[in-house]
Amino acid sequence: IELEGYLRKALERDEMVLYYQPQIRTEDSRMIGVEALIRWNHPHKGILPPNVFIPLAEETGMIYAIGNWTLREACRQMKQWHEAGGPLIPVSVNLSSLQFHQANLLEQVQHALLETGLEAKYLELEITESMMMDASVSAEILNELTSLGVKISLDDFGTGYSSLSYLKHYPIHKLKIDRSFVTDITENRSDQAIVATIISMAQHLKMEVIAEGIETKGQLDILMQNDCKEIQGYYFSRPLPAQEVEHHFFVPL
Ligand code: G
Ligand code: G
Ligand code: MN
Ligand code: NA
Repeated sequence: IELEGYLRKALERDEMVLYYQPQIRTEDSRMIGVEALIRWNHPHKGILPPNVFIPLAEETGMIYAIGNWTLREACRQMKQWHEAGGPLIPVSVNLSSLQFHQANLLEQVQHALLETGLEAKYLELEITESMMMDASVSAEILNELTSLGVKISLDDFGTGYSSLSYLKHYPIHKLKIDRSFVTDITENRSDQAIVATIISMAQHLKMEVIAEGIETKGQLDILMQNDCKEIQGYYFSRPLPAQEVEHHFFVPL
């Protein structure tokens, strides 16, 4: 209850922050994108991770305001980086299933892009497999978002109700291999087989693929042997405040 009261005030008090986790091209270790990950800078408890407050935000409907703020803030930050001579890379934003099914999602995305001046091709939206289950809603909204020029990534790929048929029918640009397949990949043959197969399938479907949760050189080596071209994980970087991304990942002019 207490948390809820504070959460209601969090946006107006400007307590939400986005951290950004670099996405890295294995070939040359360059940053080729960032994922925006929300944090709440709670007045007494300090920085709280999303699993502490996103479920509450969903139960109370606050997720709509928070999600809309996140979209706009991620676009604003990326546009500012572009204008400041930072790398011309996209930002990806996680959508809650409630947001994905809200009637005005398209308008909110359009508005965030217009308001910030970010080109649509620099915005990626992450949805999970389970969000696609409501087929009637999904196909239409995904097509509309894609016609704006926004890209769609399937987050946590391989852990949901994977119905491979929707990869054929829906405009999906990128698969994000869930980190549960990466954690034990150096010793687990099944994980190796699953990851190799997802990468190969993505290539055949002309989709991009990124592996998540890489923490060690050993994991990276196996992924590279399997022709994985993009990775995200603590091995390269944890999610960082915007200033630290600039500090560690922007090439000096
Ligand atoms: O940042 P962290 O690794 O703690 O994220 C934990 C979970 O919270 C992840 O599943 C991530 O997708 C989710 N998450 C992070 N930021 C956002 C956000 O802005 N909106 C929503 N809906 N989920 C988020
Ligand atoms: O569900 P989603 O993929 O959006 O969640 C991203 C989450 O994964 C964030 O909470 C982020 O902090 C976490 N994460 C990113 N890289 C790693 C990693 O290498 N190891 C672990 N354990 N978590 C990671
Ligand atoms: Mn994600
Ligand atoms: Na994920």
